[in-house]
Amino acid sequence: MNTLNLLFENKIGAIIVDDFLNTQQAQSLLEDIADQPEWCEAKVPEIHQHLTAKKTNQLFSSQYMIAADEISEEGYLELCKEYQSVWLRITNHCGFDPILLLFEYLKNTYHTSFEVAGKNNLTYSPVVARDLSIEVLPHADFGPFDGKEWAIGEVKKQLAWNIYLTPPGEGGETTVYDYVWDQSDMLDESSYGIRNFNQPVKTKFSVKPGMLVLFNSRNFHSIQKSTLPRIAIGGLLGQTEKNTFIAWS
Ligand SMILES: O=C(O)CCC(=O)C(=O)O
Repeated sequence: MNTLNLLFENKIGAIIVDDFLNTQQAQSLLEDIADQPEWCEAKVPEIHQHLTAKKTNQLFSSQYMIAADEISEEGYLELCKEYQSVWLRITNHCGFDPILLLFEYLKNTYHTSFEVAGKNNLTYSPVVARDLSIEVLPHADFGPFDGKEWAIGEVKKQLAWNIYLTPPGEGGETTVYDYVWDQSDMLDESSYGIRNFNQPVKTKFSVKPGMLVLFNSRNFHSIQKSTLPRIAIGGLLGQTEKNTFIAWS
């Protein structure tokens, strides 16, 4: 079983590639993202608002934010057309597409081909860019929970990936707990993250520019507040009931 399979099976903590992007690639991607008018204060749905002492920037809304705002999958797919044209503007300007690099890396290293999730010939956005310098409380990301009737509802195993673009200063460590979200788990319906979460730690990592990290996002995970912007691009990867591999964010 290769390392990616082990991560999907939740048998290891994380896959870390230190210099997935070189310094120049990370810097030009960061500049191009920050140049977009769409890189703006995140529209945080009400149930996530307690997470943020201050508002931070985000490019594109995540699927779970859209679903929390009670926008349909069809509505989200329409929004994704705009997201895709912004992403094309960015990648044309910086001269490479980190999503294609990621897919190539996963294919070459783990012989696993990912396709962007979609419906009716329209596709989700495989990526968001975020500044997560705020404290992010323990939460799990799992398609059947975030989008039960959506294309991602058929996922059975799930990973998160992030490529970090800035040094976050003090703090900014990610903790992945040895505790998976389960259908039978009681979650606080009025809140996305959980305070006073007391579970064993599976792995912890600090982040730096150019670094790619994948972890099993069905495990609860949290981020410590940082003193500097902690900007990353990221998304989710799922293995479906039909044994296909899909990407979304
Ligand atoms: O930025 C990180 O290290 C993790 C972000 C996160 O919570 C996620 O990818 O679900």
